[in-house]
Amino acid sequence: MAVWENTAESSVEQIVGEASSLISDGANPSDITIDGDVLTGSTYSDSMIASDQNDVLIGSIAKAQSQQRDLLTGGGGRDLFVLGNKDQSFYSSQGMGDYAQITDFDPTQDRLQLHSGSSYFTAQVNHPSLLGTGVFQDSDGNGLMSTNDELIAVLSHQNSSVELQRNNLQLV
Ligand SMILES: [Ca+2]
Ligand SMILES: [Ca+2]
Ligand SMILES: [Ca+2]
Repeated sequence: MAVWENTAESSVEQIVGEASSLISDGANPSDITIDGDVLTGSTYSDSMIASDQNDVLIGSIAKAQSQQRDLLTGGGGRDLFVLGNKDQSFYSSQGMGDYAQITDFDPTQDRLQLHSGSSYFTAQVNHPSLLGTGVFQDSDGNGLMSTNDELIAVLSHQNSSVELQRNNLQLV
C-alpha cells in the first residue's frame, strides 16, 4: 500500500493535534530581496531544491484537479514558499491528499505566501508517513477544525511545532 494513499484516506480529525489560528491581521512584512532562484513547478507533484541564497519556490501554479504533493527544500538564505495567489490556495482541492511538504522551513527567516481570502490555522500532523506542523485552510469558515478543512502545507523537519508569526506570512 502506498504511503500517500494512507495520508489521503485519513481525515483531518484523525491525525492532527490542537489547532491554533494563524494571525492574518496587519500589513505584510517588507519584501525579501531575492538573489537566488525562482523555481516553478506544475499542477502535478514536484520536488524542488533551491539554493543557499534567497529563493522563491512555487510548487504549483494553480489548484490541481488531482492529488499533488510537492516536496520543497529552500536551502540556506531567506526563502519564500508560495502556497497560493490572489485567486486561490493551490493545495485546496483534495483535502489531505494535496499539500506542499516543506522540509527546512526556518521561522526566523523564511516565509509562506498565502491566498488572503481565507483563514488558516496550524496543527501538528502526526501520521506515520507525515510528521510536522500542518497549515490548514479553514475551508468552511467555521473557526473550528472539521472534515472539510484543507491541508495546504506541512513544515516537516521540525520535531516540535513551528510557531508562525505575522512576519512569516505574505498574504496576497
Ligand atoms: Ca506541483
Ligand atoms: Ca535558499
Ligand atoms: Ca489540500
